[in-house]
Amino acid sequence: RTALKGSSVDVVVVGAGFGGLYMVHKAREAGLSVQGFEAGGGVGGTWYWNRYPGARCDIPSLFYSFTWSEELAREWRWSEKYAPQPEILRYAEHIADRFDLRPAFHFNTRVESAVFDEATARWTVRTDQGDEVSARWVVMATGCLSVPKNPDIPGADRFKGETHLTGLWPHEGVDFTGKRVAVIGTGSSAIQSIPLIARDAAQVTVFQRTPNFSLPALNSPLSDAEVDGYLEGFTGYRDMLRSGQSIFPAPPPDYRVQGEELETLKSGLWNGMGLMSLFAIPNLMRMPDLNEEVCEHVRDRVRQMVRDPEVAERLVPRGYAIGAKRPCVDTDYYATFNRDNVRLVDLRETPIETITKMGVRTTAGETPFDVIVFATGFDAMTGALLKMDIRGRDGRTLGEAWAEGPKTYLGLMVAGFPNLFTVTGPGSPSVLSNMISSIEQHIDWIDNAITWANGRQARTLEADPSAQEAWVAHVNEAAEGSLYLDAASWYMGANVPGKPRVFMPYIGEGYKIRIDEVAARDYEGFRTE
Ligand code: NA7
Repeated sequence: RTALKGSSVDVVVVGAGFGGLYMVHKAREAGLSVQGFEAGGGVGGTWYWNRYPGARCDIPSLFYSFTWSEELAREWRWSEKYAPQPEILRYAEHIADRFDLRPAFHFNTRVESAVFDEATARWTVRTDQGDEVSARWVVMATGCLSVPKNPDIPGADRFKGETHLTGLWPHEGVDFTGKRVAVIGTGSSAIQSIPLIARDAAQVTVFQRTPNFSLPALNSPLSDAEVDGYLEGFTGYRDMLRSGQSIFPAPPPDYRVQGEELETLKSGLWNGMGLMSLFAIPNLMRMPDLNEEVCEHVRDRVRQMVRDPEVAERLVPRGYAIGAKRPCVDTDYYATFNRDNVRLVDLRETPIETITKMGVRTTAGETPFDVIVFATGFDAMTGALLKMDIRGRDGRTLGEAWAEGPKTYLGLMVAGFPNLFTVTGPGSPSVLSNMISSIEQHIDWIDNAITWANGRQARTLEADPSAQEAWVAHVNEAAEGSLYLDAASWYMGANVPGKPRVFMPYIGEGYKIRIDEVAARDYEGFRTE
């Protein structure tokens, strides 16, 4: 295609994941001209890239669904309780086709920079395909877990065999048959893929630095009755999902669940509702002794599932609260360690020294491999935003503005960067919420904000620095005293060397109410010009 030069639109949307797709739909409904850019060859965002075996959502599919179109909800039929990646990708593709969203995007096109011009109050957006587009508004729907982290392991480029990152998986798949495979990492991507890799491979060696808590998915086909039940209650579910980040009412801060009630909640962890059952335990992330009791309960289950007691002890997470690192939902993860062809290497005992031409060398020696899978995670929440050269007022870059960690107002806008929105940005519930509902919430809010500002003939809408300061303080205050601060997690930026350690998601109550109130009060805390 020929590069866009000198074209001018109302809105540029970056990313064709769920956020970008819905934003294009809303912008067009509002009569705005819109240009989308997407680095991938198709729609779907995270579900376009993460094609590793076993990739699936970890909250039930029926809730991992948009609610803004009842027809869409009624047309689409999820096949499983936890939908696999190909099906979620098809859902994104269906939305793109059903609402004719593809023509708004240029694919295989990565946005490299967005520069604000104060004189015209417009953004110039440039891409790696030579496009240069002027836009009044820019919506960064760039994802929270979209930039794979550099594995940071010496020698990674020396290995002569195949290497794959879970977050950039080849479209044609990977044939593990008969191969010796190393998997580095034990986060969700590893825990989902290891059982399937182990089925085909000759040998699998799992290199574990930090054991993770994982709960069984008990995945199953969705019955017609379940789907019908969801559709019958659609309006109620929609209201519930839209109302806020938490489906559980906040318990009184000193409420300590115990006795039979606690036993019931603990046994609920094994009912296949995974994270939903875990976070249904009141004050789990506020009461260390309660959290430890739940940890010990889960550890005992791991000990029961893994035959070799030494391997079991290595798989048992210790030293941080359950929930403080994103817990996983798995199918047969622990049982996989009972297979003869699966070995666990505990990197706390024998750290990796280097990757070699032939394989991986730890302090215990070298092991040869045919394939190395890096399941080493993402530069979360800020990675995709900071990868672009974003310049706001006075030529200040976003990197400069966020040198001490990300600062936003409501997770939606950044002071000094007028007319630029961050979908599920740091300082919003984001990765600690149902992503689809949070995306929907944000896009609706952004769409209304643009309509409101345009209605007032405002050239700019911008977060007020003092409102931003107050919000950042509030986000920190909400996290204070919570056990989330207990682990070196990617919620804190702790997985990326040199990244400022700031707890990024907002975990306070009533976020949706708050952003709606701000809007109702004529965008309190925002300035217009
Ligand atoms: P995660 O959850 O960040 O997991 C990455 C894993 O890789 C984790 O176990 C890390 O150990 C490990 N890791 C990272 N770098 C290294 C090095 N250098 N050496 C050894 N081990 C390493 O990413 P996922 O892709 O699994 O999941 C991301 C989210 O996607 C998931 O939570 C869902 O929300 C969806 P560490 O814990 O840092 O010691």
